[in-house]
Amino acid sequence: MVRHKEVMKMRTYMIEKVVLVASIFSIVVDASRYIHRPDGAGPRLWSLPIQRSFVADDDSVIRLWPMPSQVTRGNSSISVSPNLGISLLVAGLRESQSSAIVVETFTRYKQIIFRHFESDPAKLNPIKVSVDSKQLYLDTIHVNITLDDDDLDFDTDEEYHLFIPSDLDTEQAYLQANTIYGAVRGLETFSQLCIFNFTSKETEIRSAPWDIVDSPRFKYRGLLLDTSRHYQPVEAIKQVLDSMAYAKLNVLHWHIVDEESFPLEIPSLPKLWNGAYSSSERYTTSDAREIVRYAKARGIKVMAEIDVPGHAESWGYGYSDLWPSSTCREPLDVSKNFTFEVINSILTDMREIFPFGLFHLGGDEVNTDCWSNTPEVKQWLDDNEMTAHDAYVYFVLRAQQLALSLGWQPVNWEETFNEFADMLDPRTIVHNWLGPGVAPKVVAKGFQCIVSNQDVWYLDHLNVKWKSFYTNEPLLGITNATEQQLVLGGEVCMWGETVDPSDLLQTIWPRAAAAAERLWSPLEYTSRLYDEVETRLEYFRCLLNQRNIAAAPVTNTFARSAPY
Ligand code: CP6
Repeated sequence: MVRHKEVMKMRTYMIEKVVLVASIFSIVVDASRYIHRPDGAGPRLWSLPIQRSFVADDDSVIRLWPMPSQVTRGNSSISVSPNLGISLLVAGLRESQSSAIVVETFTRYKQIIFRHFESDPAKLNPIKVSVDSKQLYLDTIHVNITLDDDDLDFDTDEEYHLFIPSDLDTEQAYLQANTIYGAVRGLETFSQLCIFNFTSKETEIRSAPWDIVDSPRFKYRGLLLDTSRHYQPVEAIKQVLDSMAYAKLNVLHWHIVDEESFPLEIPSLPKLWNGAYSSSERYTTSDAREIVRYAKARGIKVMAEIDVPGHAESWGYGYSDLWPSSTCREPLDVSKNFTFEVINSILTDMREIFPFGLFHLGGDEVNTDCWSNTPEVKQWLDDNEMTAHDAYVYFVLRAQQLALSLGWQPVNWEETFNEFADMLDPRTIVHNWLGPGVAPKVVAKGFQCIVSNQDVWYLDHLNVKWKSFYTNEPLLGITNATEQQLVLGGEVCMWGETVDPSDLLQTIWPRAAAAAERLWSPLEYTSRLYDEVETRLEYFRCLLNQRNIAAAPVTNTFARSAPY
């Protein structure tokens, strides 16, 4: 009897197990958006298998990220022809100097939209004549751009208007933008609406007609990438740029060098990259140009940083005169003219590579004790009747003048403002990081500001959840409209201590996307946290995976209500 009972218990247990395993299996099958681990890794970069689409029937959620300013949609489904073509007019011209970027972008998105068709879309998915033979396919996207100009700078307009019809008598969708970069944003939105239906083997746009009018809330939507603490191969940086474009981020803040390594080639000072980790962990000037070109093709500006005078120890591996002494290696030696000659040479060489109008000069975490404790530097301070703090001010201002004379607007970390706001050049853009509260003070003094509050927008803080990224409001505490204008936007920061290509993308994503929507979408939308937002972010995370970006899960699926 006892034994029988035990056997029964065992059988029940086994049945429960089987049911449990089966249900887990069905969860995995049904909700494949939660699968995030790559099948296999390439030698340097992760590569993801193509995933099935998400549950294709859920049309309650608009599958766009970031949410456009104005969206109306209907309830028809249309099919998209794998032979989709572009009809392009730039300033009324069929051929123009700046059409190449749009055509390139269209081709890229076409590959993304039809990625399920392996090599030859036309061969693998011949256009089916539908059963009722009335079905038509969207086969042209008509793109009309006002300005024939491929300049990409601070004020470049990114507005677009996308119309996708529901009755395909015309078989055309329309995309109107002021600039080619607006069209680049609009094509991203278009691509997010194209969903592959694994049953019909067709690419569909659901909920047509779509009428979308969209432009960003902030013009500066950045991501800092630190390539000094770990070298990030050019291919990895390109993946970051690809994924930034998917989230409509538009500035790569390239924190190229720091105390640990100096990976960039500076032709006029060839020993500087002696400070690289190895001869293969370097960027040639042509690598850097290629990154700038690749970014531009995606409407992304590259803001370079050299962080002076602190965070610069690695400069001295090639030129040890830059160190105050062998035991005190940073901040850079303020007492030597050579230091400023080096900065000027670096900036002059970099000016040839980085056309964006802003240049970041760092200025954070300067330990001036190093200067006071080095006899030669202390002597120089005394001779010039300066305190070590005066020398910090002198250093930052002299570096600013070098950047300004090359035509750059300087950006500095907030310590420079906190410690000597009244001395800063009025053109300085102050980059917040030390927590909330400084932006209102910065704009009250008439300076422009970029927000990167470390409590919530530092991606290296692995414990900070997406909702904290999402709810950080750059204009918090700033009510005056003129002052609000001085907040250019914000930036999430991927400091490099714990990231290399093995974990870079899943550390950035999906949390950076939360900030990206805060910076793009209207405040009325982002200031309320709907459940819908989390579901939509899960779609976007899955979209990143489908595009070979190894974004991590949005949240612990089994504990959705976890505090953030
Ligand atoms: N490197 C540089 C860093 C940081 C900063 N500057 C940093 C400081 C504190 C945290 C994270 C990063 N690693 N050059 C500050 C702007 Cl918590």
